[in-house]
Amino acid sequence: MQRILSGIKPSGDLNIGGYGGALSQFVKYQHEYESFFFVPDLHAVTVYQDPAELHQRSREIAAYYIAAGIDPQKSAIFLQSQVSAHAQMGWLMETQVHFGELNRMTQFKEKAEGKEGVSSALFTYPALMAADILLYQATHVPVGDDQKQHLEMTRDLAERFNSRYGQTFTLPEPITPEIGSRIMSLDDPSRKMSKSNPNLNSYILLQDSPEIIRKKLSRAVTDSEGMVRYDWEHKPAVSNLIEIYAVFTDESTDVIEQRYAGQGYGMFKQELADVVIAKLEPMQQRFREIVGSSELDIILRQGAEKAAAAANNTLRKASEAMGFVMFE
Ligand code: ATP
Ligand code: LTN
Repeated sequence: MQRILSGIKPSGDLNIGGYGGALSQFVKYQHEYESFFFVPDLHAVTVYQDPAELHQRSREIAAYYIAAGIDPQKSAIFLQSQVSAHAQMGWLMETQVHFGELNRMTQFKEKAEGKEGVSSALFTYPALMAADILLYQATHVPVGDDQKQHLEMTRDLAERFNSRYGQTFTLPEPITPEIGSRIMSLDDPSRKMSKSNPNLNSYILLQDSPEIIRKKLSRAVTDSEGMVRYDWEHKPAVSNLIEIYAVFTDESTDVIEQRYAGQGYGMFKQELADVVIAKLEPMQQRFREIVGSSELDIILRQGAEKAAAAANNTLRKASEAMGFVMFE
C-alpha cells in the first residue's frame, strides 16, 4: 500500500492557507493511503519558541488534525519529538546533504533575511524534513506549493544515499492540490497567506469567530471590474477568493463563477463567509472538546508507538547500510 506522511509546524496559529494546502488534503487522502500525520515540533524550534506556547500549539495542531476529520484509528497522529528516530535520521541526512544545496533553499533565505542570531538548525532544516519523510518510506507527501523545493531535495538525498549505500529509501512524490495549494493574502494577492504578515486582516485563522471571518472577508481587496471571474492573470484578488470558496465547498471554480455571474462582489463575499463558517464552526467545536482532553494524550501516545515501529525499522536499515556496528 502507498504511504503518506505530512505535518504542519506548531509555530503559529493555523490559517486557511494551511487548511487548503495541507490539512484538507490530509483528510481526503487518509482513505487512499496508509497515513502518518505528525506535528513537526523539532522543526518549530529552529526559530525561538516560547516553551509554554510551543507546548500548547503542539497539542492544538494535533487537535486540529482530529477536528478536521482525520481518523486516529486509521492514521498515526503523533509529535515529532516523541519519536527519537527523527533526530537520529536527521543527523544521517545532514551527512548527505551539501552545504551548497542548503544554501539554495528559498525558505531559508526568506526566514533568515535581515535576522540576527539565525540558528544553524534553520539552515539544516531540510535535512530533518528529508529524514521525516524517508523514515516512513512515504510514497507521497501532501504539501502546499512552498514545500516543493524541500521535496525535491528529499528525493535527491534518497537517491544519493541509495546509490552510495544500496537501496534503502523510497523516493517520495509531492502531492499539491490543483486548487488551494497557494492561498494568497486577503490584502495583497501577490503574497502567500501567512501568519507572519503583520496585517491581521490579511489571513483567516481556523479559530476565528464567524463575526471576524465576515469582517475580514468583507475587507478583502478585489478590483474595480465588479465581476466574479476566475482569471489569475488579470484578477488575482478575486481569483484567490474563488479558490478559497472552492476549497471550502469542493466545488469547481467554473461552477462558482457561473453561480455569481452578473452579480457584484457584495453577495459573493457574504456567501463566501457563509461557506467558510459552515466548515469551520463544527471543526472549532470538536477542537475545543479535544484539545485539553486525555483522549488526545492517548491518541498521541498510540500514534508515537505506531510511528516509532515504522521509523526505527528504517533507521536500523540506514545505520547498517552506513556501516555502524549494530547489536540485536
Ligand atoms: P507560514 O509561512 O505561514 O509561517 P509555513 O508554510 O511556514 O507557514 P506551516 O504552517 O507548517 O508552515 O504550513 C503547513 C502546510 O500548509 C505546508 O504544507 C504549507 O505548504 C501549507 N501552506 C502554508 N501556507 C499556505 C498557503 N497560503 N496556501 C496553501 N498552502 C499553505
Ligand atoms: N517544512 C514544512 C513542515 C514539515 C513537513 C515535514 C511537511 C516538516 N517536516 C515533512 C511535510 C513532510 C513546513 O514548513 N510547512
